[in-house]
Amino acid sequence: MKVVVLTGAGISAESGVPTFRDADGLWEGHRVEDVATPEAYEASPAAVHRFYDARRAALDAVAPNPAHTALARLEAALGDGLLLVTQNIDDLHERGGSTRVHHMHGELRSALCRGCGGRTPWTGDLGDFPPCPSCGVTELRPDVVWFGEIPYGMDEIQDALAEADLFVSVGTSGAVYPAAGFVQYAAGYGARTLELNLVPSDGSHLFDECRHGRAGDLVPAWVD
Ligand code: BJW
Repeated sequence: MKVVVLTGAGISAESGVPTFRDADGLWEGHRVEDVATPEAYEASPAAVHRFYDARRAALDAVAPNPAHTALARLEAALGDGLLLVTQNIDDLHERGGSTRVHHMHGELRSALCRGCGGRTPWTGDLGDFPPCPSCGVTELRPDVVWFGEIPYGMDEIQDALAEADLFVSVGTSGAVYPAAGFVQYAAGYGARTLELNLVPSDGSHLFDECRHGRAGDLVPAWVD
């Protein structure tokens, strides 16, 4: 059995991490579409660093919830048969016990060198613009995928979607591509498709089956 699970902000909501497009989704009055862009960073790097520094610091105050730990049990059961792809840049899947997590939109606890492209684990603030540990001279930026940038590992994801027997989408609004297109891609190669989300997503009509409710209830019920 080959399974691809895609997670979004909704899986971390019950841990206390805000989602992007629900009522609490604005940051200092900005939509994420206005902040998470290379243009926003060029215009105001300090403000964008502040956004990510705050979210990085907030990780210490949150913990994985039953949805994260259920997906770790699924990994233990399926081994290489599972590809867990997350759009989230938090580390709650890892802290919930998953060992192989594909962060397609990057990671809060990683920095990206704008010069050499090196990726470095990072836990402090990026706001003070430290030099790159690899090339030593350039500016580090948050290691996250902004609008207009190409998500990480698309080849591996597409290969897994093409081979999947089952594609499951958890806690994502289906508003952002390419992740929003995974359901059609997987279905086109013959996978069954299941949505687990609080409310119908933008793409819920594309799934074979939809279950609506809290991820902390739905994911363990599905896994176990
Ligand atoms: C719960 C719950 C609970 C709550 N239980 N559920 C026009 C058409 C099509 C595409 C485009 C277009 N114009 C531009 C594009 C492309 C663009 C795009 O999609 N734009 C849209 C706005 C239309 N995409 C890109 O630019 C991407 N790159 C790209 O396309 O490159 C080209 C390429 C791709 C592939 C191959 C070759 C070339 C890059 C997108 C980068 C997105 N980056 C962000 C920021 C990352 C860093 C950060 O976190 O700050 O990623 S934006 C933000 O949205 C973040 C998220 O990962 C992403 C998705 O959000 P998510 O996770 O779905 O959260 P929400 O809040 O939207 O939804 C939460 C859901 O949970 C809701 O439904 C709730 O109901 C639910 N929920 N509580 C269960 N307890």
